Amino acid sequence: MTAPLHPKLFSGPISFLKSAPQLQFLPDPKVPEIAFAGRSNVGKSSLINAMTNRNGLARTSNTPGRTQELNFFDIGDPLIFRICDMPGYGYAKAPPKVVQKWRFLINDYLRGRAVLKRTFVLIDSRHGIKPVDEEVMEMLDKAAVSYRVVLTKADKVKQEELDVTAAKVAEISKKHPAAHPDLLLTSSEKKQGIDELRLAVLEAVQS
Ligand SMILES: Nc1nc2c(ncn2[C@@H]2O[C@H](COP(=O)(O)OP(=O)(O)OP(=O)(O)O)[C@@H](O)[C@H]2O)c(=O)[nH]1
Ligand SMILES: [Mg+2]
Repeated sequence: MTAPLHPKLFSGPISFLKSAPQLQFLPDPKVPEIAFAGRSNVGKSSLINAMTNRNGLARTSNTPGRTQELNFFDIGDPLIFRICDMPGYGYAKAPPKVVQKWRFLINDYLRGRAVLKRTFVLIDSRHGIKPVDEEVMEMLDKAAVSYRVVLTKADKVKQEELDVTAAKVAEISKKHPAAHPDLLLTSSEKKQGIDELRLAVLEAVQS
């Protein structure tokens, strides 16, 4: 039996591997992958930076639609697993053709990637679960891809509001067979919930 992975992995060698604009450009499926999905601007890239303690590893922006391809990061040297930072879904202002292209890319990757161990589905603490999030959750249920819901930007709402949203989101998550029953509450800004997220990622890699 191999030793369990330690969170110090996130302080060690981590590097950007490649961007895949289409499935044919995906890296060789030789190690487990963990994906970060969610609506545009929810904070996917920021959370990857907070988790790896590196500003600017994944590119972030105030403007939705920053991440436009599947971006892969190698964790560990020797390589242990990969993180995939995905384009946001549900971005109404992008041209319909672009939205469609991202949608196919995201869905095809999530549904068809054999080495994908878990998807973290990010939900903005200010907005809760939107219809487009439910669609993605249903798609993951159907494809039997295990996922875990993460509330982001917890620093942007008052504690009482956060409690209400977290309860609602947990209630919805419980109805989804492939969703992990426990939510993660995070703020990349305040580094809240980041240790728990690291443990959740390592647990998924080893699952
Ligand atoms: N206050 C606060 N702002 C955050 C947090 N996380 C992200 N942001 C801000 O939200 C904006 C979007 O963050 P990104 O990480 O680029 O979001 P994304 O989900 O990767 O966006 P796309 O790649 O466009 O889909 C940026 O201006 C971030 O600084 C957080 O925890 N707290
Ligand atoms: Mg991004």
